[in-house]
Amino acid sequence: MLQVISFTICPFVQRVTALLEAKQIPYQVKYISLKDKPEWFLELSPHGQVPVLVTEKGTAIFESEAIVEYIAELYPNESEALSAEERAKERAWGYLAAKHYLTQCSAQRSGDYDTLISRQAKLNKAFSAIERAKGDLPFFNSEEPGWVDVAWLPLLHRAGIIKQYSGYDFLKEFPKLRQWQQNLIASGLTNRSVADNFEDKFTEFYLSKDTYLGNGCCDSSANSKLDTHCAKGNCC
Ligand SMILES: N[C@@H](CCC(=O)N[C@@H](CS)C(=O)NCC(=O)O)C(=O)O
Repeated sequence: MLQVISFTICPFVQRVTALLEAKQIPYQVKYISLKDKPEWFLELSPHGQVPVLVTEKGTAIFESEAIVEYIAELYPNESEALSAEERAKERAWGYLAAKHYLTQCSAQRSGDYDTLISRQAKLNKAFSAIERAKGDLPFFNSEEPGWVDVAWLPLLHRAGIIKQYSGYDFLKEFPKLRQWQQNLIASGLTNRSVADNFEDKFTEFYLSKDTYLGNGCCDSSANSKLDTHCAKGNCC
C-alpha cells in the first residue's frame, strides 16, 4: 500500500492526502516530528521535508508537486481525459494554490495587525484571480472535486477553521470561494484528508497566544482594526 510520510498540519501533505481521498486510493500515513526528524526519514527525503510518498515498490518520492503528478498518472480517472491545454491550465491553477500555502501559514502566524494585513494582501491577489476564474459549478468547473480542488483545499479548509475559532475571515471578500469552501467541507474531503486531531494541533499552533489572531479578533482593542475581516460583524 502507498505510504505518506506526514507532519500533522502540513498543507503540502494535505494536498496529497486529499487527492488520494478524492481518487479513493488506499494509503497509510506515518507521522513524524519535524523538530526531531528520524534518520530513516532523512534518508528518504533529501531536503528533509514532508510529504514523502513511498510507493508500492518502496520508492520514495519527495516534493508534493511530483507526488500529485505521480498519483494522477498512475490512477487516471476517465473524466480526466483532458486536452494538453486543459491539463496545463489545471496544473497552473494547482501550482498557484501551492505557491500560497506558506503565505497562508505565515499570515496565520502574524504577530501583529500590520503583518497580518500585508500577508493577507498577498493571499488576496491569488484569491481574486481564482474567484474570477471560478464558475458556478460546486467545484472548480466540475461537479466532482478534481485536481484544482484538492490543491486549493488546504487554503480553504484552514481559512474555515481560522474563521470558526477566531472570527477572522480570510475569504470575506470572496463569495465564490466561501461557497467553494462549504462545498469542499460538505464533500467530507477536508476532514478525511487530515488526522483526527488536526483541528487541535492546528489551532494550538496558529492560534497560540504568540499570534495576533490567537489573541483575538474579538479582543476589544483589536476590534476596530479587524472590523473589515471579522466574520462576526460587531466582533462577537
Ligand atoms: N516544496 C515542498 C515544500 C514542503 C514543505 O515545506 N514541508 C514542510 C512542512 S509543511 C517541511 O517539511 N518543513 C521541514 C523543513 O523544512 O525542515 C513540497 O512541495 O513538498
